[in-house]
Amino acid sequence: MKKERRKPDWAEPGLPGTFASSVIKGVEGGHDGVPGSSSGPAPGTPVSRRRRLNADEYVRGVRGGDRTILARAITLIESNAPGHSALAQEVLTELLPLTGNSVRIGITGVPGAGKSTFIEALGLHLTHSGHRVAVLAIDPSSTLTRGSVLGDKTRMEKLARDPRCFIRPSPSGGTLGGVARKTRESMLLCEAAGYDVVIVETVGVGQSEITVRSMVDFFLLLLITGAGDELQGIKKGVMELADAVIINKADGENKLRAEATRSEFAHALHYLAPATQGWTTPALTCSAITGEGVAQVWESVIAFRDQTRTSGAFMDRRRAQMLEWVHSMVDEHLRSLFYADPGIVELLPRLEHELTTGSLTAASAVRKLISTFEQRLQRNQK
Ligand SMILES: Nc1nc2c(ncn2[C@@H]2O[C@H](COP(=O)(O)OP(=O)(O)OP(=O)(O)O)[C@@H](O)[C@H]2O)c(=O)[nH]1
Ligand SMILES: [Mg+2]
Repeated sequence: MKKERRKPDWAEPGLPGTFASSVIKGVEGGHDGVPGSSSGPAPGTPVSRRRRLNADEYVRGVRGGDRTILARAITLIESNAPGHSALAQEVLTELLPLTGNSVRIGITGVPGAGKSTFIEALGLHLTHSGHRVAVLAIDPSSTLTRGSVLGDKTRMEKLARDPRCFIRPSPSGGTLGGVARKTRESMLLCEAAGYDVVIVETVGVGQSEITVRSMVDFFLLLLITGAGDELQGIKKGVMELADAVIINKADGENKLRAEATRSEFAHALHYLAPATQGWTTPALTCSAITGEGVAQVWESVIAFRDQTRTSGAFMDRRRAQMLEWVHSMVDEHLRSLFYADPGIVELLPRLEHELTTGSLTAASAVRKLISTFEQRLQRNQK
């Protein structure tokens, strides 16, 4: 390959071309460097990777289903750089009328349950029957585990090569709330780009299941058989969120045990309130490796969609999710304003000290903090 040397992006325009470092042209490939999939922009939209795009170029690229521009639009949404946020919102607003037309599926399960393998099997089943599938991940642990989602990309290798599929690893860093906002907005972009099934994967730890539940239509809990006592390891709360419980790895010697676990769960589900009004959460078995049972899981999703659309529960949930989202963004914004306020920054350690030494009650600490904040707001108004 001929090495093509270029000035780095950050170089001031007009400077002479002498640099200690230079940028070598990247490898041509599909999205996110996965080789073999669509490479480069769609015909008719000549876009250089180095040039900044304007809102109109993002909008046209995403609408045209250009995966490179979709990936760049998501990067824009994920960016915390000042100035990017306004552009990202402009792009999203333009694309909003094209969103909402997918089935949004959330998948959770303990590490090693086979989520990625299952998503690959389901994804390929869907792309073969003409669907376009986007896979997003919420992985709050990725900063600790150094990005298990990168591993996911290799585990979903076949799906990643499928031109009808788009896979995006979890946005890194930030709070779960911040990651969730980015994933939710990325989901909208994928819908505008024509993906009719969006799958959000999360590792079943902590709060992330609840976060994913709050942005999807159908929530799927993927389990495996253990050494008995299967039910004890599962938080009842998570089971109550599920629209389907899937016992994966129902193959080989494990098949009979998986069936036994399935009927245990079917029994347990009987006593729980349904996660979605009017829908009976089924317990199913499948093997992500052999593919057995994967089509039945999809049939369950379709039955759910048809039934809840007819009953109105589908749109009711989406409306409720949207309002909840707005409220949580307001909460987050206010909280960060509060804790970044110089008066609060100064006062808080002092109050914390007084609280721990027992010279102040919790209620009066709160009152002092709030009144400090309110005074500042009033001063700012003048
Ligand atoms: N026998 C069998 N093995 C499976 C099946 N599905 C997944 N596995 C294996 O289980 C292991 C874990 O699978 P992954 O798909 O990486 O699991 P995961 O839930 O995505 O794991 P994390 O991303 O680490 O949380 C891999 O070795 C898979 O090959 C299945 O249906 N049958
Ligand atoms: Mg995985």
